[in-house]
Amino acid sequence: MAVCYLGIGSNLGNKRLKIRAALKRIEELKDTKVLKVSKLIKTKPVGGPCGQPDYLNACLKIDTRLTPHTLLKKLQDIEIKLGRSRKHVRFGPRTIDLDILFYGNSVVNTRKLTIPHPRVFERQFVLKPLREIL
Ligand code: A4P
Ligand code: MG
Repeated sequence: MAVCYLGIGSNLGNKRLKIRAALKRIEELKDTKVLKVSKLIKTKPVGGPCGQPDYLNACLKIDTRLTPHTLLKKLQDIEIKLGRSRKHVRFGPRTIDLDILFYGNSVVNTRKLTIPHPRVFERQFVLKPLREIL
């Protein structure tokens, strides 16, 4: 089992509902247990096109037997099921974004996956909810 931290963000549609739905689906993942969930915080968009809506962000702590790449695949399946288009603008608006921030003490650097998430340490919208559940 590995203790992992995930980041969740949404800035399109009913954000609170999308985040709740994503959480429910993460709870239903096999070999995975949700240990802690931070409060949802409203944040100003960082990067991306001007004028995009504010975000709701949260972080969660899970324990999982899924490998990092399997976990990424499962999270991407959830993003798609919740209506996220894969043809989105980088850093642009999205119904739901699920990022793996940390996976135990593993370091992963492949074409598809970088862990720790490369932008964790520069982003208050991640650090603030993360602090709450460490
Ligand atoms: N990928 C690599 N490493 C990871 C990882 N650790 N976790 C790859 C998840 N995915 C990872 O991601 C693009 C590719 O990153 C994936 O195919 C995966 O193989 P994406 O989610 O499709 O695209 P994205 O979200 O536009 O890019 P990225 O790089 O995930 O963006 P960020 O850094 O997540 O930034 N402002 C506020 N206030 N709140 C936010 O939540 N989010 C972003 C997105 C920008 N501004 C924001 C927020
Ligand atoms: Mg992402």
